[in-house]
Amino acid sequence: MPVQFSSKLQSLLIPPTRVVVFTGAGISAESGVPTFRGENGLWNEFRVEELATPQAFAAHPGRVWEWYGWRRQLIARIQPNPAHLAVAKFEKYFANCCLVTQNVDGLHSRAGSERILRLHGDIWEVRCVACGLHGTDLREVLPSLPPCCECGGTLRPGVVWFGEMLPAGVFESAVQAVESCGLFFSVGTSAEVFPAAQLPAIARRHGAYVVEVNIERSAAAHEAHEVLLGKAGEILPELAAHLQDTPAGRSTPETESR
Ligand code: BJW
Ligand code: ZN
Repeated sequence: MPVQFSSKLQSLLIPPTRVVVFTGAGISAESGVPTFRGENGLWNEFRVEELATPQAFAAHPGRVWEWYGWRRQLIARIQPNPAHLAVAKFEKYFANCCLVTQNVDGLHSRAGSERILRLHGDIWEVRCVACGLHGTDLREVLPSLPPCCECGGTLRPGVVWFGEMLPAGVFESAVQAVESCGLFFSVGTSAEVFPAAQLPAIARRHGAYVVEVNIERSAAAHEAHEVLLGKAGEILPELAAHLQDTPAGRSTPETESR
């Protein structure tokens, strides 16, 4: 059955609306990437404190690398889904559109999105714990990792673990985009992890129309003006199809507005 969008939402789906799309693991679920929480979530099967904290890596780097290697292998085999493609289409359509993702899987890039703020890093990157050197390591299997080529330090996955700061400036850039947008989508996130989970509230407080897309109401659903219950891979393509029918086309920088 087609999803019903409010007339308010339809009226905003036209440039020069400034749009922020905020995504979580649920947008990749239909591609086959496991979410973290909920039924079949990673944290049901694995203990977060043994795998996704700096303390876990310090104590058992091999175990942590093995787990990330397993996840990389899984992600390498799967494809972006219609929800990722719809988000990429938003970026092409709205001159002012910012994608803020908590996901580390790289599927948004593979779907064609270019302006991406990655709050929790990238599973395809490595970082030196000693000197901070960043590198992209596209190998799927990492049986043993060489030491950092700059300083000989230990390399770690380029993701953000619990208790760690988000990459410098990235959350601040996200907040800036959110504070000035007119339409904010929160897609496939439980909104349980901070500071990312604050974004829907920030959007609402600054006057954006907030739309949640999720198979169930998230912890931030009360911040949404509209909750579209259903799969991101079904709802977002319907929204994107609506863009095609809209005659206004892209905005020019001069006509940009909130
Ligand atoms: C679908 C669908 C479909 C399914 N269609 N929908 C304030 C209060 C309390 C605690 C804190 C606080 N501030 C900070 C904290 C501590 C902590 C935190 O938030 N803890 C909470 C658990 C309470 N935060 C941090 O530590 C953060 N750092 C920080 O705050 O730095 C400052 C600081 C430093 C030192 C001390 C204190 C503060 C860092 C957080 C890093 C999170 N890292 C992870 C792992 C990344 C690497 C990896 O992938 O291995 O990020 S955890 C995991 O959760 C991952 C995700 O990005 C993140 C969010 O999960 P997400 O995306 O929402 O997924 P799920 O699974 O939760 O939800 C999926 C959703 O999809 C569900 O709603 C489904 O219904 C839906 N869905 N299928 C649409 N087809
Ligand atoms: Zn180094």
